[in-house]
Amino acid sequence: DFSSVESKFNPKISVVNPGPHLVVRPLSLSDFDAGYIELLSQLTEVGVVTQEQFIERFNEMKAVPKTYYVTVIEDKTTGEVIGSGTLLVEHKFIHGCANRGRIEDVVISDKYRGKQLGKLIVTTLVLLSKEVNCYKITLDCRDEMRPFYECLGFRKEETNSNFMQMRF
Ligand code: 16G
Repeated sequence: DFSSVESKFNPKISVVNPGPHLVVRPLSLSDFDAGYIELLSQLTEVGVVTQEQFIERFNEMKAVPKTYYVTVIEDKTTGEVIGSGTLLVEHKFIHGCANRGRIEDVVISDKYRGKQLGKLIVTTLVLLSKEVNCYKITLDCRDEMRPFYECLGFRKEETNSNFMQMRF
């Protein structure tokens, strides 16, 4: 229920009313032609992704129920995908078979920044994570994005937690 967080937006926008000509919806197969991959390249290295690869990965995600919630914002005037973020739900045994949410690949097209759309995507994914029984939600981000996520209620865990990785 988005109404509980609507007051955090000024001017007022919401998931059903994200702004003029904009719509928030799940990723669809046709978004390959709507610039989804180009959008992701504003976040990080994307490499070459063919339409065939996109379709295969999309179908793989769809085949795992209640796990990948890839959310996009489309500009209806151009048909382009101009923002996106993913909620990935990890199904656990701990905490009474609860789930853990991860927010991934949040990106708003540079031309659409300053319209609270990143905040809208992340807030929507946080609400969704509660809906789907996540006991916590985590993300990792670059230093310069910390204030943004802190404003939305995320806290860096200072004790007994180290984000570790191995890159290939
Ligand atoms: C950021 C993203 C992460 C993405 C990574 C890509 C958020 C909250 N975090 O950390 O999801 O996968 O960038 O960077 O959107 P990389 O190519 O260096 O792994």
